[in-house]
Amino acid sequence: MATSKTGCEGCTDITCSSSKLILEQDIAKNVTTAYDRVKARGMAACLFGSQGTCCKNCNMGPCQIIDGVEDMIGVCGATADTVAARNFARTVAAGAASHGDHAREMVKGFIETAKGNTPHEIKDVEKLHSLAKIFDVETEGRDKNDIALELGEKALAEFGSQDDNGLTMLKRATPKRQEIWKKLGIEPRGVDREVVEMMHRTHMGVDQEYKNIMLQASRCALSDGWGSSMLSTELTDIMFGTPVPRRSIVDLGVLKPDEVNVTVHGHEPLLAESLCIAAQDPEMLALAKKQGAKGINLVGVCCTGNEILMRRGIPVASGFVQQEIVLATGAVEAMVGDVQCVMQSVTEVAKNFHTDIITTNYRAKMPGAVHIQFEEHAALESAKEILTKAIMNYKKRGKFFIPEESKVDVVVGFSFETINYVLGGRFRASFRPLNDNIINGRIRGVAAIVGCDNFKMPDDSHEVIVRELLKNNILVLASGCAATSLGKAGLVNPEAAKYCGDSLREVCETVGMPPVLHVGSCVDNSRLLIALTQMVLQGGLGDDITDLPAIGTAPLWMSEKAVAIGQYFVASGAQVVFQDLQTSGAKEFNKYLLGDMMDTYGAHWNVAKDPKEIARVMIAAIESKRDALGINKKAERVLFDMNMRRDLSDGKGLEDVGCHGPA
Ligand code: SF4
Ligand code: MSK
Repeated sequence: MATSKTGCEGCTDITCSSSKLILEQDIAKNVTTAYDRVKARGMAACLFGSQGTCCKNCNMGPCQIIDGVEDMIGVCGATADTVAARNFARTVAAGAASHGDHAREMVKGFIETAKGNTPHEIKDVEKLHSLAKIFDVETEGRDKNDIALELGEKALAEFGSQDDNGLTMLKRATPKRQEIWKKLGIEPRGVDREVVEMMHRTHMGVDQEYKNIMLQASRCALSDGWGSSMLSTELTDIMFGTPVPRRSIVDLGVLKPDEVNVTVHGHEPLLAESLCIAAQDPEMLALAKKQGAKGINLVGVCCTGNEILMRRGIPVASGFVQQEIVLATGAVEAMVGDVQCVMQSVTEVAKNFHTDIITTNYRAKMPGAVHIQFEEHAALESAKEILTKAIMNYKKRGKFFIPEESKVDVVVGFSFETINYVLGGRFRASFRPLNDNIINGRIRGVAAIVGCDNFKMPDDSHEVIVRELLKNNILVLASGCAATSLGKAGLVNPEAAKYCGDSLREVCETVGMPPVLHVGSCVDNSRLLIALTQMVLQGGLGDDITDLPAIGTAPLWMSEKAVAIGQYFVASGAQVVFQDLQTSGAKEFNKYLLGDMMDTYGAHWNVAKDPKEIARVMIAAIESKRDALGINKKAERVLFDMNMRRDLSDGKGLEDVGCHGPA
């Protein structure tokens, strides 16, 4: 860990063995990565900016505000608390906008699929019917595409909605939570509208009361979690199939020496799903063979990777921080990006090799990249054009190095429906066994570990946190790049049960599930809202998310989306812990975020600087909720008898990791 002169920390020591191995190779000697840039700058972050009190919302500034120093307020008089709250709220708005725009594309793709204009189809009819019911769409006697079309149009209307009735899926929340939102007047009205209002209210001279700013930040975040992200996850599941448990592999060894390697990077699965279909096309395979390759190897990077990992078992090469290192293998014919989290530096790394960086979305172009616009009306044609470009690069491949040993088995696919099924069994899928195991203390609680990876803490931070949680019998649900990192650490497979405390290990071994359940990409964190709500509705653990022995963390958050996610969890009653927040320069506002917010939302943010401290905060929060629920009596240790095993799994473990449970 390097500490800069200004005190900002940055982690420049690569602990990931596959990354180290590649960067030691001769072929990578001219490659510069983000690790080098952090080292060269001597810091990971600007100290003043990190505190959140730099304002450039008007041209009387930019103003540097120093809390408590009389002359160091804004020219307009804005205080540190106002400025930090505005900056924080704008971060939430940017994150919500990113999820919103992603979700809009998915809804439009869903509508086109229902019309028969894409190579995809409506796959999960059961889920289509259950979502149709929530949206008051008649299903009786109707063709699945008719239902999907009406559902898609109603979903699209949620983006531009101007009425004040609240988004449709808010009614999936607990009655108590709905009441809290109503009382506070923060039920989101339209996905786009909440972002617009947030930007307006943080314009110079509008909302200058930090608690009031945070009410709109909460409404905006909720329009993401219970609006756009939830819509995206649900419609994507209906269209491409709700994830079920499947085996796959992660890490850089998933690249193949004798095939055309194409990495899909970004977030929107419409393109990646089309590439999956095109990669099996005989015409494409014949072209690859003609160029001397044995086949076409699609692998994932970041969350597009998680989308196709969850639904198709396609391997994931890397999360966010390793994206440049994937290219430094010299074995990638093309990196295909859609939107979000693609570092501009990948084009520079690619210049050392034969690799093309291909951008595919008009919103996301880069100097040095080749742009091939993905057209959803001609999805297969676009996908084939992209693959052809990659295939024609194969012969140009020079020296390369693939760390073939670096691949780790994972079992993924834990959608809400799968968790329900796995825990409750085929005939009475429910969260009852989970609640019972929490109440009897075999499982102390549930932790969500989500979000990005970053250069501010060591590469193995997710692993360190999760090992502590597992030892303390806390079940972990993971998403996004955090899940990839845990997969690489060998924690996302049933064998990892051996790292748990005795009672969690018994539960995992009985059911045959990993102690870290991979729930999907970062947009899929909405699955966690549904899972937490379901735990409440099952009974025995209070009457709102705020009562549950559950907590979330995005320890290595990087993206603005992570802040939007954190805020939608807090506004839904769930505690969250981050490694830092850009608010420490505003005393009152920071105190509000880190504590006083509890009175309004039943939850607040937490900050803990190192992985072990994060784990300690999470364990303490879970134990204090158990105390409050009165379930913290010391339970006698009970060995499982046959009835208990049946209760847990109906005799069906995950041994076969086949497709059972949800469609
Ligand atoms: Fe400075 Fe106020 Fe303008 Fe911000 S809004 S830049 S604090 S004058
Ligand atoms: S890709 S938002 S680095 S999770 Fe979703 Fe990973 Fe974070 Fe991007």
